[in-house]
Amino acid sequence: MDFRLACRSRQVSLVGRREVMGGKAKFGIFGEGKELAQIAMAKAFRKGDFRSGYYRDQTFMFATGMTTVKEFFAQLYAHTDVEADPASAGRAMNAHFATRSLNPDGSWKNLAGMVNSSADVSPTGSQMPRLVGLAYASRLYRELEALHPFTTFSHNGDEIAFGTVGNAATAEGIFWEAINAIGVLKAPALISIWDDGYGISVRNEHQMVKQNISELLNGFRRDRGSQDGFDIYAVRGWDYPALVETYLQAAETVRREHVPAILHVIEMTQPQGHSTSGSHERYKTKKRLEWERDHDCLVKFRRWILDNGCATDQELDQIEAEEGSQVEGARKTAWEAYLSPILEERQAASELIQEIATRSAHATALEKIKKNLLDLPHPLRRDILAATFQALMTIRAENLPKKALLVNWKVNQAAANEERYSSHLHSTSASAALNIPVVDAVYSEDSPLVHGFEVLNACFDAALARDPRLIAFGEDVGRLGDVNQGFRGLQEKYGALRVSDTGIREATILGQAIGLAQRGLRPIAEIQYLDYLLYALQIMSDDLATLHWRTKGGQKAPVIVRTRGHRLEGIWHSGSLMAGILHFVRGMHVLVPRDMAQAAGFYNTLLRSDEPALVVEVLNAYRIKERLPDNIGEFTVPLGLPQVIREGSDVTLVTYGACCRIALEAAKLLSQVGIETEVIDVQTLSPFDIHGRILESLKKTSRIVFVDEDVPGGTTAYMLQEVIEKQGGYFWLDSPPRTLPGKPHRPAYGSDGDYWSKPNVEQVFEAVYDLLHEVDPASYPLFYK
Ligand SMILES: Cc1ncc(C[n+]2csc(CCOP(=O)(O)OP(=O)(O)O)c2C)c(N)n1
Repeated sequence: MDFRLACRSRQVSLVGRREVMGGKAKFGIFGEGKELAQIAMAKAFRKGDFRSGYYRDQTFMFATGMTTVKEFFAQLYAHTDVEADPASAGRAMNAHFATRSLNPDGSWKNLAGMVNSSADVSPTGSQMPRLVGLAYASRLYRELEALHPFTTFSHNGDEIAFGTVGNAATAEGIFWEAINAIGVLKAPALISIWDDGYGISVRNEHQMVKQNISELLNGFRRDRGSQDGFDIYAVRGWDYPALVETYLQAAETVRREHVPAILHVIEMTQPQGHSTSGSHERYKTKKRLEWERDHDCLVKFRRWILDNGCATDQELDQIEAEEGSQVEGARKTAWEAYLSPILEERQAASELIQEIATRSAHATALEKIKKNLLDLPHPLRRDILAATFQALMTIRAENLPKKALLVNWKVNQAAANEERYSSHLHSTSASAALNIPVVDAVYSEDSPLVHGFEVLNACFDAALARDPRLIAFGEDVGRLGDVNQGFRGLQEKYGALRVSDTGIREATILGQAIGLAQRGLRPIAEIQYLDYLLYALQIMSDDLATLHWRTKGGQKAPVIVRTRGHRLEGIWHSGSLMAGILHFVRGMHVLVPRDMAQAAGFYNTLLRSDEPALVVEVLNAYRIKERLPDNIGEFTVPLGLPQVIREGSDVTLVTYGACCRIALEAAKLLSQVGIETEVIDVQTLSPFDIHGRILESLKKTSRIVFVDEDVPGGTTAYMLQEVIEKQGGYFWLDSPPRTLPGKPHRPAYGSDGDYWSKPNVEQVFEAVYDLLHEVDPASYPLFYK
């Protein structure tokens, strides 16, 4: 059976490469040379377990039934039907595996009753941060009694997270950060390192000290009898009995004891080279190529079977031949399933073009367009669209009865392709953040005036009491209750597993959150300051923000990333790098509450929704007094709705976060000279003003200024595009629109540094006043320049 599986997978690699080289697919990367180890690993994999791996794992995916050969080819051809390619619906490159954790309505499946793979990404090593959370979830499910009823996610925390990574990717910083975090958290992960000596063309001597990763990892090895550290094994990738025995034993210990393990699989080969992009003869010596042929795990496996008398040469040949034709059959079915709807679309388009040609003065040209389209051996959808477009251009001056049919067809195809390639960037479920009912904050005479951080503290307290799945962590979050005391006293109250400290490891704080969320928990992951979010941004961008979209709704990770930013003092403590962040995390919501009551309302909304979001609290608002809503645990603040925080008739001033206070102060001064400014807090940068509230204001004032602390051309430019271009604000302008951002450099230190680096009250005054001066210099004489 195992030989059959190995042959099947090898055949997939050979046929897959042929398909790419023959032009039927764009790029191919395969798992040949890694078959035996993955077959052994699959023997240790159980229902409820998770994989977080990379593109080499096809054999493991076949062995566990998480992918079929037909699905593998469907993805290679970029088949956009989710039934054909359940991992990515044609959105991801081949060998980017994923199982579907969600029902079509976005609700969770019974993950404990199925085998699971988190969705792969291409950046090497980026599967490691989420492995931290996928594994750590088992510890929480085992040790937190209140989680025991959640049996569709875990049975007593018995699940293992299996990580896989290439030898060369162990040179990445996130690999080491993840290993350390997994060790510290005592998270039941079993990590396999597939070592074939190369990272594309680069040999191990350039990748790691001593060219031996398990030797380097020795410092992580646990001492006898200790629970602290890893079990570390090294085993040859062609040694079938040793692989099976090692995997079964390693997994058993990880599962039982929750002590993680690393399995360094050495002497692996890569018979076809790294990918279809180049040939390995260019960088491997003759001697190495010969060694690889001798140590090919399939060759060795055959030898072992024969030596042990398990089968004859003829029997093995027959299995090989059978698998060859099975794979070819599956490939053919996948290809036809991929191509047939496209051929139907081509047929429909060419028939429409033909019909139009019969009445057109440009019949010859149209028939040529049609013929060119029909002559294409493997048409793409873009070829059909281009032909349709050409045809419409050709008859643009003609008034033909059938023309509307072709226009209609093109419009319908655009909608279908929008669905094929761009759907599911955000949740489409009933729990999407925009569907959460609004519950207004209730204030009474008794509502106390408290510090901003106390508002958050009360909100988190209520949330932790309400939902046992809520897990909060970050640097200084546990014992201290975070550097601004939002979680003060909550570790004592809810325990160190619910509210915990982490090391200084932003990328894996994010990964921890992603993994926990993928296993049904509700993490609030804190990044201590907005400026340090950059360390986590790659994982937020590549993994979290793309997850729902890249699986076409197959997976979700409702992570709340909490951080604090904007005004404080110092280059790395007062950043407001919002546009950079905003654009990197499309697929997440980005919320910028101006005070802690608004922040608390957002947390309440997000905790009821199933979407990932970033909340940036205002750094200098923790000590400002606010009124504590009576329903602190219940009220919600809706996303995408700006708030008018001061009414005015002359100019609209759009801003958010810490700048709201600056804007209000400037508006007060402006009022003294007869200018009434309408100040709008956008509250959420993404989604942005979904009902066009800012446009309503602009219709009234005809003048607009966008203010924030980001760099020029940053978030102010984003807001300007939203209002002027998307909302159609251009038509209501009587003066040029203005942006007033911070300086292009980071903020200088000290209060004066801050004053001269970011928009201040006087600058905001001048920006608004200048507009009125341009219109009516007599009434608004320049008195400051
Ligand atoms: C962050 C990042 N850098 C570079 C690449 C390009 N790249 C793709 S695979 C690869 C080599 C990876 O080697 P290894 O980790 O040993 O895995 P293998 O492909 O040999 O199984 C490189 C450099 C990438 N995908 N991601």
